[in-house]
Amino acid sequence: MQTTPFCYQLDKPDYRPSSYDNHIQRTLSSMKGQYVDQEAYGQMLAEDDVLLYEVYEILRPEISGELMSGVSIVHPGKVGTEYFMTKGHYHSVLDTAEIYYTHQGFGYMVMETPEGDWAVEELYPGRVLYILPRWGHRSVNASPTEDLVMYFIYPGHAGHDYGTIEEKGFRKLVVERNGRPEIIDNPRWSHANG
Ligand code: PAN
Ligand code: ZN
Repeated sequence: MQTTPFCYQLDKPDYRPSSYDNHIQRTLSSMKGQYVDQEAYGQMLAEDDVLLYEVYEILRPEISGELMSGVSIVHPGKVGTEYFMTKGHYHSVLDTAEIYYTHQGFGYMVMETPEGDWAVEELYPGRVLYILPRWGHRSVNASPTEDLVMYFIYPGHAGHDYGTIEEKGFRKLVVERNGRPEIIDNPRWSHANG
């Protein structure tokens, strides 16, 4: 780990960091139960465990004075009518924020709080999204052809809680209807919460 100030490049055409500590690749099989159309999910998985998204992490010590950063790339595609998306999570230390800067593509950040608030923000090049503390987040690629490429920064001690979202999902889904993205209620979420 670096002990003096350091730099890395995020260059066109793909904005992957010039150096990084970790490269995560998440495929369809890691998203069991997350897509609302379970039949489409099963059929697709039987054919191929496709790559949904990748994360390049620049890691630092997991303490509050440090910052984690990196690049996430969500590839284009759909499971049924629902666009490819990240697992989504809360930060384990709920009271920690995050910033996302979109380099390329078009999509949405789907967000909600444990208190019942929700928000969906568009993501496109040049746009900065500030995610407040307590807001769980999932990125969705709504482009038919392009990667959604984003740079992110969050506090070193934040940690990741995936379990809550794995169990309940998000309140809102982004699906394609008549060739366009649409934000709808997640029927599975309502069911899970009675
Ligand atoms: C990002 C995310 C990244 C992948 O670094 O971890 O976009 O999404 P999942 O972690 O939900 O698979 C971030 O928000 N970190 O806190
Ligand atoms: Zn996060």
